[in-house]
This record gives sequence, structure tokens and C-alpha cells, in this order.
Amino acid sequence: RPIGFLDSGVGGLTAVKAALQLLPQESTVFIGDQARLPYGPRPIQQVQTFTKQLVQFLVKRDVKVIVIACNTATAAALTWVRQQFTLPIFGVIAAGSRQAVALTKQQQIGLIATQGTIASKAYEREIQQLAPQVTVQGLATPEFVTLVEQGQYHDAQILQQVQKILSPLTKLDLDTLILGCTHFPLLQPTIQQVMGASVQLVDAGAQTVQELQRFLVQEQLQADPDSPVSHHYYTTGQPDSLQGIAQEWLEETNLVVK
Ligand code: DGN
Repeated sequence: RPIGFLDSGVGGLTAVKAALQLLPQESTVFIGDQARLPYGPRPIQQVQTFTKQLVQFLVKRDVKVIVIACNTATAAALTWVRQQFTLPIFGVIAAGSRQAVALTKQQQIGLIATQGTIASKAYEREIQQLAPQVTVQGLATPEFVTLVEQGQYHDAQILQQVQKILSPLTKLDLDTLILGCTHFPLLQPTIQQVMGASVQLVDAGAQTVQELQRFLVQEQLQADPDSPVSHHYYTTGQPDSLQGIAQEWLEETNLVVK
């Protein structure tokens, strides 16, 4: 049975990519809610309702586990949807927090995310529990979601814009920055260039896939290595809008979006 991934848009593909690399024997089903993107500015209850609908869509496709590959939906809806379904559901905030706490030396972590994730203080709460001495400097950067959805994530064109948006954080001399939105790893080279080589970037989605790998082993839920592997991609929007980015990002030319 496949692993299910959901996001508001193309961002969740960054977690799918980590799964294709780390768990090549596993099948996947991805759904991006591009018709209703962005989730960042929406009220919590609405994000909860949308997330539940996407979970239901994946459950119908008989997935064995779900990754909410969206920080905004994790912050708003993870606890709530877990109460309503029996299958295991992962968010992306816990694993991202653990990795950031393990990496920081100066006990101050930067966080970029959507308005919804920043306002939820979900990372602060998680990090507080792990390491009460660590502080979080959060910055909402919703513009990055738009850049990525429009396929404009290639360095040269956007460097200045990214520099301007991140300037409140570049002043802080951070050693660790959480990419607290699954869209942001597509901008990773540019963000790294702007923040400087000494800043370690945490990809919360990829970290979650590493924790998922351990979970599948522990629970003996791994795919049978002899069974055929399949990957399905769905969007609530126009298939073309996911297809191009998915093919390029996942380096998969035969990929079909429904
Ligand atoms: N990819 C989503 C996240 O990780 O928060 C958010 C994108 C959005 O809906 N604004």
C-alpha cells in the first residue's frame, strides 16, 4: 500500500522527492490543493476542513500512512485530523524542530513560513518542549509560495527579491534556519546564498521522511521489495500547473498529473 502526501500546492513534492530518494521501494500518492491555495492566510477552521477532505481522498486510495506535507495544515489541523482517522498521520513540524534543535549552537533558530504557521506559534511550542533555552525568530515569507507556484524559483531572476525579504533575518547572525513551508526547499540554493554558507537550512519535509522511514521499519509497514512501485499525482487545480514543476523537480519525465 502507498504512502499518502498532501499539500496546498506543489510544496509537498519536496517531501515526495525525499521519499523517492530514501524509500525507493515505496509507492506514493500525492494530492495538491492548488484550486484553494494558498492556505497561509486562511482561518484555522477552514484549513482543518480542507485538510480533512484531502485526508479522505488519500484514505480512499488505500494509503497506509499519511504525511501532511504542509506546515500550515500541520499547525492548524494535525491534532484535529488525527482524532478522526485511525491510520497514522505525520505532520512536518515535529521533525523539523528536532533537527533544528540538534543543529543550533547559539540557541537561536530562524524560521521562515506562511503567516498561518508563524501566527500559530507551533514551532515555538515544539522547540520549547525540546529545548526551553532555544528561542525562535520567525518571519512570514508568503511571497516565496507564489514564486514557487509560478515556477520562478531559479536563482538569477529572484536573488534580489529573496535578499530583500530575508533582510530581517540576515541581520541576526543565525546558525540555523528552518524552511517551515514545504514550498521553500525549491528556493534552497537562493536562500542559502542569501543567508550565507554558515547557516544550516532545515528542510522540515525531508526530515519528516527520515522519521517516517524509521517508523515503517519499526511497525513493519515497509513495502515488499518484490511488489511493483507506482507514483500517482493529483491536483484539485489544473493538471498543467502541477505537471511542469513536478516533472522538473522530481526529474521524472513520464509523470502524469490527474
Ligand atoms: N506548503 C505549505 C506549507 O508548508 O505551509 C503552504 C503553502 C500555502 O498554502 N501558503
